[in-house]
Amino acid sequence: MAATQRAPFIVIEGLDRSGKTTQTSNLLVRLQKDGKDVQLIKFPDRTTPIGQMIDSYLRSASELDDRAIHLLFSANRWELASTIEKLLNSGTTVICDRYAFSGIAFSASKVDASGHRLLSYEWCKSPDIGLPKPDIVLFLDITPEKARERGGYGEERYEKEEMQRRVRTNFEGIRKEMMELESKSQDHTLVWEVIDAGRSLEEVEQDIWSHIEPLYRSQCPSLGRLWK
Ligand code: 2DT
Repeated sequence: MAATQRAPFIVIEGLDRSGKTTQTSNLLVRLQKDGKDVQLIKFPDRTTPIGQMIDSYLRSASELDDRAIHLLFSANRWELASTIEKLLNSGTTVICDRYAFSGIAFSASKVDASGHRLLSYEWCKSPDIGLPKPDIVLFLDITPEKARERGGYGEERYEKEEMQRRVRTNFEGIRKEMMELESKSQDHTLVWEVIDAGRSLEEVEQDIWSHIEPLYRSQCPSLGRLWK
């Protein structure tokens, strides 16, 4: 009997108002229609005890030290890391709606009253070192102007224009660093695509599909570890 092939690990990251939730569920349906075994995992996973603490913090129902909440977001990923690995190795595609990159981009966007960064990039990255490494990151990008056109931001803690601007800049920094690391490593295993999410739903969906479909044409390498 042929060994089960490792399935692709897809991460979708995006800014508020980028249509991330809709695009993620449309991708899930499309892959299912295509006959793929696929599971969607959303981070933060607000259903676990750690996730409930995160949820309460995001809704401003509780206060937490900036470092403590950052570590909870990371712990929330680690509590699902072995599940992700098992699913992938048993041939089930995993789509993560947000992952470690959101962890860095948001926490490193926090500033004090004089605009100084509260947590360094390196500090934010360190608890996620060693997590399962995705094959592809699709970053759904939208300008603050376009987000405003779409009705502005929501009610949760990070949904403010200044914060979203810094988050966008941080995502670009993370992309650059990831691409530098990939070009230095022997195995170029991570692809990072910036998707212009300011277009119509159909155009964005088609663009996403054009990057996902090719993942199934070749064999996935054995699962890597983030920043290792
Ligand atoms: P949603 O709006 O997608 O539910 O995200 N966040 C997320 C972090 O600050 N750190 C993380 O590690 C993750 C995964 C982004 C809820 C908010 O939580 C932020 C927006």
